[in-house]
Amino acid sequence: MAKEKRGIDDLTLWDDAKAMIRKAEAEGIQTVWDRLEGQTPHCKFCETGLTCKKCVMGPCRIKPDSEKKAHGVCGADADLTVARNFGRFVAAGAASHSDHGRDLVETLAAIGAGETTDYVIKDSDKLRRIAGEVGLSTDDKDDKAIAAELAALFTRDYGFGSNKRLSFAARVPEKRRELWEKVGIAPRGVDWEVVEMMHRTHMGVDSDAVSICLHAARTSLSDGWGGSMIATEISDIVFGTPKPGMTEVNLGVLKKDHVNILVHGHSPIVSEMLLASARDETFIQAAKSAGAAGINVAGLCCTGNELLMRQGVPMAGNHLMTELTIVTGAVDLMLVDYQCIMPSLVTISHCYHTKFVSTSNKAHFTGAEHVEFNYKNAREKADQVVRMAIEAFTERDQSRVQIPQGPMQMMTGFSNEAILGALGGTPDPLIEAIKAGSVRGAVGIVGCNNPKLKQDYVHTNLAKELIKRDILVLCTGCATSALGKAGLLMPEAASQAGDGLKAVCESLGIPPVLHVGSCVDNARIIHLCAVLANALGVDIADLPVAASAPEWYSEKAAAIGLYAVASGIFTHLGLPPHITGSETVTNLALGGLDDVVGAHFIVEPDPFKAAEQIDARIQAKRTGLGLT
Ligand code: XCC
Ligand code: SF4
Repeated sequence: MAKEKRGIDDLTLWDDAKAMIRKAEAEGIQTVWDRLEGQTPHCKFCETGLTCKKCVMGPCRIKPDSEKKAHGVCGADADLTVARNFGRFVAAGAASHSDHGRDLVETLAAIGAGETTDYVIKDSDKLRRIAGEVGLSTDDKDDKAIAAELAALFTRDYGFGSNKRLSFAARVPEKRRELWEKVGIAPRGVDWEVVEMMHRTHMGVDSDAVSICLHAARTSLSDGWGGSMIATEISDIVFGTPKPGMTEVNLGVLKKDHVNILVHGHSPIVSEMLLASARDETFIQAAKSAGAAGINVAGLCCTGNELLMRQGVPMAGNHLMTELTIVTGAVDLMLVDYQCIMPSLVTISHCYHTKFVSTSNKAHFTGAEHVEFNYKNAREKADQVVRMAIEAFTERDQSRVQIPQGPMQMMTGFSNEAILGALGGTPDPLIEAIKAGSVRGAVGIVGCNNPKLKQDYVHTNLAKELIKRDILVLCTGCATSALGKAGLLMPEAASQAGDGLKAVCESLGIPPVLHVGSCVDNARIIHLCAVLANALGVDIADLPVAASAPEWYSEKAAAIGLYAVASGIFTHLGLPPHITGSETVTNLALGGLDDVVGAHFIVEPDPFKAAEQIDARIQAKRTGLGLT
């Protein structure tokens, strides 16, 4: 962290962000960067993971090099303290994705039981395909009956009702499953693993740093191949499997003459219903009567990604843009569910006419209006919210509105079904391209923004460096806005790729960076890796692939990174988690895990250096497969 005040050019890559940071400053509005400055320098004990407040004999601050303070009151040393903290950190991330997934299981069950008419099965083919895949018979059954059975099976997958492995573990190459069994990290239900992590990290339970780290890996796997994967697959079944299409990104997607509604958070359950209401002719007419030209819905963060993938709804921005959207003065209503919603958004919305509406029983925000959505009332509540937005529009002060430059175009919608579809239904053309070296490998660039890093600088430069080297990039989450704003999600960006990748993209008419969804949709990436590995008869760890969370901030991102590594995927992080106070845990993360699960983390804030290291790893994997 720079100690001196950072200039605006150190905060973000983008003109739309800079314009709004300046406006915020002029209007006396505090943003995430101001608050980061207030919190800097951070507490060194916390930053390195050496604070423990897990019991009331403490709190303890561990000083490894001090005779008197090297241990907490209970005797825990630096390694154990870091591991216990990290274990809980990962468990919280896994819990978040998976509790979101639980809402989808509930919705699917409600469809099956005939308890909702607001939600329906949009992709009946996928429902039947997934049901068949997990061993349910679909003969002579209607969609509702299959939905009910599938929801019941996924409910068991969450818990400890059956001691068997997760349904989707069957997707994992056999070698990998055997490795997980051998190491003791074969994932069980995510509810089980998360609760067990809380138990293990209570004072006086698991007191070995390595053992806790392995359980962290197991917990993350129960998210990746369990909760998150279930969330993705049910979202496709209920809202449709994404297909390629065009849309737009940046603050320019807001429209001065429209009612602007932003959806923020993660679950498509709320945002899809809002969109349906906003597209209803009755409300469009009501908006016109109120003096607007229409109703404009745009997304933020992951629920934005969900709508982007399936509905082509434009994206206003990623994590660090969320506050700045309101500063435009053009947002009439922000509708949120859960995760990554900075509480400051309520405060900032109160500086404008913006209505801030929470929807989830799990996520109340002091100062917000709460309109609770469930599967029985969702459409009615969405209608209510759209009416609130239209009313708010009439209170907008147009003299305070400033909307930066016009939006960038981008292509989205690359579900695995769409990717394989583009390849003619099998992974073979991709495998052939990898063998020939026209596509040397693939990297998932995922995750958040972090105000400690210049916004989107690491994302965009890393992606550009990789495609230059004929490495295909897949993106999800907040990386999407970054790469979209940089123009990399357009087929024309193929011209920035190496000759091999360029030719492949041009022949298929696709961009060199494919948008595959929200953060739970990282499950699509590990699934695709499994499909490739199975087709080649190798383990995931043998593939020339890698993952990167260049600007991550959240517990969820830690869970994703860890399930990627535990699945055998080499993973780059732009900054480290709070583990550097333990040599044992740090060494395990940065290398030791290679001997255990065949992959490890690297930490590198410089995108150019990170690209070198990722490239070297991909080349080593190519060599291992006998490729040049
Ligand atoms: Fe949140 Fe998912 Fe991170 Fe963006 S990328 S800041 S977790 S919204 Ni998931
Ligand atoms: Fe201190 Fe141990 Fe209690 Fe943690 S668990 S607060 S290290 S006494």
